[in-house]
Amino acid sequence: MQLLKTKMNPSLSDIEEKVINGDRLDFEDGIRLFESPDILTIGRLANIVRERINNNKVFYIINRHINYSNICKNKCKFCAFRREEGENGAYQMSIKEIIDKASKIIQEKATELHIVGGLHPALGIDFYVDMISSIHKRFPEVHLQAFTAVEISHFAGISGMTTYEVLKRLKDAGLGSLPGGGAEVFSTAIREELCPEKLSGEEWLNTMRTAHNLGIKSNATMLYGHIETNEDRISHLLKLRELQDETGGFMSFIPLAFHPKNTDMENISSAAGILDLKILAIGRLMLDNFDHIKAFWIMLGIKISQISLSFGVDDIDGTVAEEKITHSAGAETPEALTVDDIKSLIEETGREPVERDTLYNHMN
Ligand code: V47
Repeated sequence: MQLLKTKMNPSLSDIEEKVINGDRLDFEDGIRLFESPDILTIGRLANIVRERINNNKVFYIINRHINYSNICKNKCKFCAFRREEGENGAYQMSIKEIIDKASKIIQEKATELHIVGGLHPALGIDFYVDMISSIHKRFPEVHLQAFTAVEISHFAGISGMTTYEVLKRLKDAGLGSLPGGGAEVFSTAIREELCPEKLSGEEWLNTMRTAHNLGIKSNATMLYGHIETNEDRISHLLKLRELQDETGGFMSFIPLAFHPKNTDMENISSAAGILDLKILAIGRLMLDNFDHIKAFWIMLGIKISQISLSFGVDDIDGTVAEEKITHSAGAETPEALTVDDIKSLIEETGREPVERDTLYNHMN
């Protein structure tokens, strides 16, 4: 049925009509977009939506990533970052080391710290609450975007608490928002193959629902370019869209391109540029209730990130500084960009750079 429809109407003109009218795209539309080789039409449609929501603006943030530990009890096949406790290269930063690292934000004029790490098999909630409250006390003006839904659910399990209780304690300690990591692809079959120990897609969504209901905003991601199908991708996007209809708590969608080096899936080639652009553009088209689509330049490279600004993207993340997860898996991008680099990469595309804070308030 689906194939028949694609063959009967390869032109995408009916989807174009829906986009122009602001009508919602359905599962079948999403599959047809993925199956279409017409990348320029897909990009043009995504650009219509992008400009409708964000005009000519491209958002960036001055931020710093802190990956506080690579010790993780899970063994996700796509991850090159994790280590066993005691293994060569394993590290766990103390709160003092985290504060020392964080203090670089003062001269950088950063407004956000993005803090994520592995699932430590022994540390309980008190360590993480102490981490957040210590950083918050020292840098009260800086937004702390910390802990993926995977970490939150792990803290709850190891501490015998509910995710609500964990999130409430972290919020009271100074947590500002949650990053979007750990969503991977929600399909149970894919998770069974890639990350069987990880929380389920439903649990990831429930953790985000709880956060949103507590007034904690978050981002959302999707890891692509491994063994997932187009159906898996569209189902994932529709689940995000459904939760966003309910809570309105997602700020941006960030597709994450799988980097195979040093992982258990090294046989898979890195995603092609065309796939990167399709995922971003189709993300923009399907997620009609998300304000922002972010190109994480660390994973995409600077050239694709620039082109993506005409394919639905309105946010280029930020200066980042010291990202370790993708670089462990072979990313060849720099570990940081300066503000001038970011502004000129945006201006070269004819767009207007706008510095934002985590919650998308304009800084200039
Ligand atoms: O949770 C792990 C993914 C995530 C690999 O919310 C990999 O603003 C590619 O979530 N190749 C961490 N991806 C990064 C992340 C993120 C990044 C930037 C901005 C935001 C945001 C969130 O990276 C992990 C996992 O899903 N990941 N290994 C890999 N080999």
